[in-house]
Amino acid sequence: MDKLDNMGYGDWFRDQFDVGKKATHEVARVVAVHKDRCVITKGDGDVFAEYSGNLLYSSDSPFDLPTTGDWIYADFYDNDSFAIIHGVLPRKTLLKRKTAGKLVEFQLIAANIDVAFIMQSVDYNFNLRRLERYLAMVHENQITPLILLSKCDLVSPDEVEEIKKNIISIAPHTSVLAFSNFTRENITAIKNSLLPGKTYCLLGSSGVGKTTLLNSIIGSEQFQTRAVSKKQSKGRHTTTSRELVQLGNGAMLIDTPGMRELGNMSIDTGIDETFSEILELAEHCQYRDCSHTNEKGCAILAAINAGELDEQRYKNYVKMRAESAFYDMSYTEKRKKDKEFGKMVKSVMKSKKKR
Ligand SMILES: Nc1nc2c(ncn2[C@@H]2O[C@H](COP(=O)(O)OP(=O)(O)OP(=O)(O)O)[C@@H](O)[C@H]2O)c(=O)[nH]1
Ligand SMILES: [Mg+2]
Ligand SMILES: [Zn+2]
Repeated sequence: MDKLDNMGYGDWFRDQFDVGKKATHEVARVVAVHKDRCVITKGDGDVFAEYSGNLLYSSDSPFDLPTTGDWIYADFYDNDSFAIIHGVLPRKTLLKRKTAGKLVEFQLIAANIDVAFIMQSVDYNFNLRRLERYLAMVHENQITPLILLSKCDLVSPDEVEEIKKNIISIAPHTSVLAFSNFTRENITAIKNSLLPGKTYCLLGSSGVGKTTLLNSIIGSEQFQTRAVSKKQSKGRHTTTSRELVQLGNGAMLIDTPGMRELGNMSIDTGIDETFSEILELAEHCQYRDCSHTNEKGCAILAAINAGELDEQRYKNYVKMRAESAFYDMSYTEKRKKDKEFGKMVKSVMKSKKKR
């Protein structure tokens, strides 16, 4: 098989290929992204690559630059020891999140993911509302989610079953697998679910055991995990970059740094899919424009009162809807607002200083 196909290149990307670029550039995949350069591969070893001036200066949003998992156009030099990236092929899927602090800048997490492993540990980290956020983000991008419950050595099997039940109640169509890196329970099952040519991504809070799982799967301590006793690492992310790792069987796995918060998201269909039963209920409200807050004949309020719909789940839905309505403004509109806001802050600071 073709080396690129081995890494998940196939007809879909071949069809996206810009024939105008065919004559001059080769296709490669991004393994990791550092500050101003990338590591890319054509399937036989890593190559350091920099951006062409044209790519850098013509890009005006983070979407234009490559992220881990991207397929890119590149020119190779010096026996394939160095490359220049000239462009990014259209993406099949893209995981992104809002950058902390700024109003509307996005950070790309990874591109061209087939399956996202959403990981929560069964101890303090387990949280259904956060899980709903991850699910919405993954659904929005048409990526298949799979929920992994880590550290199941820390609680009793009964407790694991209870947690699983809770998850199934909010995500009945998503597979849930509990595992432990320490007892190796279900590690083989996870390994067997990884298919050649497919790209997987590990998502979840810092410290849930993502990198440890990667090490469990490859069978060596290749990647750095958090040492339990190291005090200075508290609150810090152990994994700092996103790296695509090709496993022995040809599957690709991207480890990501834990996200403290997902931030507000521009999600729409992802919310609908994650909360599909709420949408169904809404169709039965007496009034078409029901706000589901105090109306008579509201099917959602009735379901909450009857204990058929968890109020916290409904509140999370409303909150995410409100956020996404704001983020549905056009990107440029938001950037403008962002800039205006920045100017306003600056002028306030200046006038404060004067005083
Ligand atoms: N009890 C228990 N602890 C685990 C398990 N897997 C990992 N840990 C511990 O959890 C801590 C964090 O593991 P990491 O793999 O570094 O977590 P991470 O999700 O990669 O964290 P970031 O890179 O910061 O996002 C380490 O101290 C691991 O030893 C497990 O199955 N059971
Ligand atoms: Mg890690
Ligand atoms: Zn209603």
